[in-house]
Amino acid sequence: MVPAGLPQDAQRATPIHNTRMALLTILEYPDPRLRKVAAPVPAVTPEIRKLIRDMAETMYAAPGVGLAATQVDVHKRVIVMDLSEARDELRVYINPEIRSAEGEAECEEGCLSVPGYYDNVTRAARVHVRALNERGAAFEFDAEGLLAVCIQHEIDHLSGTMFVDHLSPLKRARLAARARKKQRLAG
Ligand code: K1U
Ligand code: ZN
Repeated sequence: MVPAGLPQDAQRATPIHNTRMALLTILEYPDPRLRKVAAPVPAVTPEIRKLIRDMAETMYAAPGVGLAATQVDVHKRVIVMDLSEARDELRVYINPEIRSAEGEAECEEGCLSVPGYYDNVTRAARVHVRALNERGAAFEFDAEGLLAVCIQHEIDHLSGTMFVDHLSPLKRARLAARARKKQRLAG
């Protein structure tokens, strides 16, 4: 609430393009906050658009090809991705839903929340996805290849699932031991 008596300009909400972007902290496995289930976004507000900008800046800086809000400890169903070589094709998915999936494909995956670890994961080869864009408009698309892998990986994050959950119990045990050692060394 802006106090009465201020000039007209001071009472106007700050437009999103005038706000500074911020680098957000990416949570690391096995942080329990990565296991929270994200809530649907009821409306694309200026606060959500600011989150999208901050998530995009964080993803580009990491660098990564995708980022789910869960990874920056915001438990709302928002994903950003950029699979382009030039890093100039930002994709935004709000409330994404996989409507259908078919086939199986194995692909090597990484995760900004599990730095330095890559492994093969088997997922659906093709998915049909529905989502809202940053203006709140619904759109649908078919995905295969890296787009299909990445959107499934990011939607998993919104449900509290990580790519390591798709690995064998032995690999997960080794990874958990590695994470505990890293935590001990960090103090
Ligand atoms: O969700 C995340 O943690 C981001 C993750 C997305 C992803 C990559 C590969 C397969 C499935 C999902 C990453 O971006 S890991 C980093 C990465 O793949 C990369 C980094 C720099 C340039 C190119 C790729
Ligand atoms: Zn990830």
